[in-house]
Amino acid sequence: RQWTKIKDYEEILFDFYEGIARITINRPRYRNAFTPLTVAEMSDALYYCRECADVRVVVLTGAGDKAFCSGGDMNYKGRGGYVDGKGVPRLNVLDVQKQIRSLPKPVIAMVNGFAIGGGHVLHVVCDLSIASENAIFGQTGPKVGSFDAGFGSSYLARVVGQKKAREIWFLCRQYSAKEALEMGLVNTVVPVEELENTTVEWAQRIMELSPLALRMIKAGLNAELDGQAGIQELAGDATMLYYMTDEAQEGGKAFLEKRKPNFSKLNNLP
Ligand code: 2NE
Repeated sequence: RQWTKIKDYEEILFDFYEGIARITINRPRYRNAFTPLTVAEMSDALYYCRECADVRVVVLTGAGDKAFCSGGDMNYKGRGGYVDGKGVPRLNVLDVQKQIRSLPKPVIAMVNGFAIGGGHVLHVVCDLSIASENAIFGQTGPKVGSFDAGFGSSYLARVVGQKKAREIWFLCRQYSAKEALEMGLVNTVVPVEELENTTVEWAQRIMELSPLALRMIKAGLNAELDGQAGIQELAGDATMLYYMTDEAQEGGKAFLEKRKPNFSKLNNLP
C-alpha cells in the first residue's frame, strides 16, 4: 500500500492513501509522548483534513510497534502546562480533542500499543478505535500529578459507564486489548500484522457511505452530549443544508435585488 506524504512536520508524519489521511505521532523514543509542538502539528494536520475535500476519513496512530501515545511528555511538563519552545506552558492537546470531535468526518484511532494518559484520551475522543492485540490502555494522571476531568472523564464515562470510568481513574491500572474490548472501550481487536489492513478496510467501508449522512450522525451523537456547543455544530450543518435550498437562495437574492422575498411557491413539507 503506497501512502503519499501530505506535508513535512518535525514530530508527526502526515500521509494519504485513497481518501484516508493518516496522522502518526512520530516520537517512538518516548513512546510517542506529545510535546506542545507535536500537538500544534496535529492541530495543523487536522485543520488540513477538515479543509481538504479529498480526505474522507482520518486515521490517528503512533510510530513504531510499542505505543500509540503515552500522553504529555513529562520532560516538558512545567507549572501551568507543557512548556513550548518560547517558554509558554500549554495544554493545547485539549484543543486537538475538540478538533477531533468536531471534525465533520470519521476519525479512527489505530491503537498500535500503549494508549496511556493523555494518549488514552486521544483514542477515547476518536469516533472509532481499532486496537492491535498488544495494545494497552490506561490513565496515569493521579499517579504523575495530572488529570483530565473533561472529555477524558465525562466522555470516557459515556463510553464505558460511570463505574468503569471511575475505576480507570481511581486505580490507574493498565488494561489489555481484550479487557478494553469487553468494556466497549474499543470497537475491535486484531493481530498486530492485521492492524493497518483492518483499519483501511473499515475506512473503505465508511467511504462507500454517504458523507453527509455520516456528518449529520456524528454531529447528532455529539450534540446529545455537548450541550450548546454540540447544538451549534448540528445547527451549523443544518444551516449548510438550508443554504443549498431554493428557499434560502430566494431570501438572499431578494435582499440584493431590493425586493420582497417570494417564498410562496416553495415546498412546505409536512
Ligand atoms: C507508556 C509506558 C507505560 C511504557 O512503558 P515501557 O516500560 O514500555 O517503556 P518505558 O521504559 O517506561 O519508556 C521508554 C522511554 O520513553 C519515555 C521513558 O521515560 C523512557 O525513556 P528512557 O528511560 O529510555 O530515557 N517515556 C515514556 N512515556 C513518556 C512520557 N509520557 N513522557 C516522557 N517520556 C516518556 C510508560 O512509559 C509510562 O507509563 N509513561 C508515562 C505515561 C504518563 O504518565 N503520561 C503522562 C500522563 S498525564 C497526560 O498525558 C495529560 C493529562 O493528564 C492532562 C492533559 C494533558 C496531558
